Amino acid sequence: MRTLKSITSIWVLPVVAALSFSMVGCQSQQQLGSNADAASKVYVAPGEYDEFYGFMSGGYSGQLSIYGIPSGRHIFTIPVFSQAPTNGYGYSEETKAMLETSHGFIPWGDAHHPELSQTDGVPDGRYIFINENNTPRVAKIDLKSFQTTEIIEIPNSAGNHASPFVTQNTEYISAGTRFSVPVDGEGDVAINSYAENFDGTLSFIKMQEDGSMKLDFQILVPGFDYDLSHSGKGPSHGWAFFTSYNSEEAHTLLEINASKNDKDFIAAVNWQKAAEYAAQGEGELVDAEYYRNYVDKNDHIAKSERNSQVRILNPAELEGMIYYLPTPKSPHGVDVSPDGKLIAAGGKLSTVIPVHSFDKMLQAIENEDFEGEIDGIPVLNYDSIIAGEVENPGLGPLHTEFDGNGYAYTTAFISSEIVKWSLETFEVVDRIETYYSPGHLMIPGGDSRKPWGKYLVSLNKITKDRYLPTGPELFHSAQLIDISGDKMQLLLDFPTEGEPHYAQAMPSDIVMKDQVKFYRLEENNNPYAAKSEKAAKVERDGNEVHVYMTSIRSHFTPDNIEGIKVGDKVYFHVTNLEQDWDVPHGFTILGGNTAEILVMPGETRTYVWEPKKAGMFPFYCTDFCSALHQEMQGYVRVSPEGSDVEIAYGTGQ
Ligand code: K7E
Ligand code: CUA
Repeated sequence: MRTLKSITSIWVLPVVAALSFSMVGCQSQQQLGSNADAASKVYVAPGEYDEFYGFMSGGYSGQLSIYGIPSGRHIFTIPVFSQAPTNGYGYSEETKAMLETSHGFIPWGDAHHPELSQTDGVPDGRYIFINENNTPRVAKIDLKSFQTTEIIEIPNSAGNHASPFVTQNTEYISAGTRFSVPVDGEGDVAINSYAENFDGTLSFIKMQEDGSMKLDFQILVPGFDYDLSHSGKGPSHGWAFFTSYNSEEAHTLLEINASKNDKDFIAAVNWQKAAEYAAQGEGELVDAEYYRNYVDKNDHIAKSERNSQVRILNPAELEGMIYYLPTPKSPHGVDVSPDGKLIAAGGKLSTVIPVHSFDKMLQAIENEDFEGEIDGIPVLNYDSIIAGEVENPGLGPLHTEFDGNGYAYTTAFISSEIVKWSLETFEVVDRIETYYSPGHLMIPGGDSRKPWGKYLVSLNKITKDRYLPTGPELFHSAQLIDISGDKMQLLLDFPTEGEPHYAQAMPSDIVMKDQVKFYRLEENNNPYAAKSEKAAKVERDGNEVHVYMTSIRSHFTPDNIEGIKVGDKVYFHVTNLEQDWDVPHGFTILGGNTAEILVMPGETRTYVWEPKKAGMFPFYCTDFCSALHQEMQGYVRVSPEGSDVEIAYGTGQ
């Protein structure tokens, strides 16, 4: 086995991806030999915790899933951009506002990139951000409660894809538009007026001192498609890098028309300079409608704030803010090495991985070593800024992460593999097959200054034969790879929800120490809270009926209600009186058109119900909370419109 392995690796190194398929046989045999070893590496004994929290995007589910690493166990799902049947997020009156936008209420989004907040370039466990691609938004999730607490919309953008990557101390969060669009007013123009009327924007959201997000400024850029970004760190702190494709500025049949130029660009943005310009009132305030939704800390009720203006900075008028780095060819990912000195691009159609040098970039800027200018943006000379090109990186390189030990790992979508290469020599030193077609990959801390390394998770696009067949739809698949040795070793496959475009991970102890276990009842400032059973009541106000209800193991107060009529709008404000960890109560009623709300201990959540016919309507707790959970039930009597049955209610009479 040993000899076979070393012979194989000698061969694998220089062999092009197409040939490596014939190696599968050998590789599987090697894997068989190390199965027991692999199993012990991912085994987390019952009752024990995983070493890392993994946060995976749900893609078109609009949510964010938590996985244990190395076990691959799915631990939790946080609803972000989509209504959640699991806990009523986006259904309850207290959370609906989170999904408001300038396009109205959007109950389902497309999430791509989770990104942990950082302090000094290291994930700090305070927040995780995630972008919505379709209706451009950025969300902030509080990692004390694992709840989405703020969502800000991005105007003058469509396809918020280059987002939400944070700067070294989470000063700013990036948001670059994938689609260029008519900016500043009229969208009602001919599509073939693209060249005159369409522009891109690179947006910077500022984290304010109170932890809230503010859209500070947008930089106006040529009508390319902006794809991904990452911020500088260490020596390159103060800069952010955005890939672009479609420098051809095509507006139709992009697969051909946007694949003509040999090089597109990475936009290097000096955001500190731009922030200074913005603070000095430079640029222009333009009309733009966008929402910011946030959970009010006082009453835990989501509120929407409508904004009407945004500051736009134009590089043609403001110098030194942005430069273009020519980059082959239709680059997708852009990733900055832990020491902040190298900028690697994943050129989808490129035969090499181009790696730019930050130092050389600064030098070229100083020397005005430009090969041209586009709309006021200097284009640097490729040969002057390139640090190296990684040869034979596999076909279709997309994304890169780092292990903190001098190596980078890049996914190759077409040849279905991950290649490991040296940040010193730019030579490929190892490669491993993935099953199949990886998009992003993730190493704990792998886009930060101090990667924890150890594991790599490949986020694969195609699952095919990896699990039991489930009809035409298959969940996506992740693969856990051990990167602690010289050779990568495949440890585990696990299915993922939705499409996990990107992921982040950090050691569990950073997140665990600060967890909210329940909300204090005395701090519940919901105006409809009933903080004791004595305070429970039912009040009619015209056609509206407000039920101030409490829940505690194992009854509701009130649990018998009469006097409701067809045509009423009934608000069940359910306060969970429990003051203990892990005791939510649920609520639902026959014919209610949302399945339920789930109410955390100490919180109040509101369920709206409009009975359509007279009759008897049982309600119950939907979360198995105690031995007498099945007894946790009640009745609402509904009378016809105009009936003179009076409101009456109680428990235990
Ligand atoms: Cu490559 Cu949206 Cu980051 Cu998917 S994206 S892979
Ligand atoms: Cu409360 Cu079941």
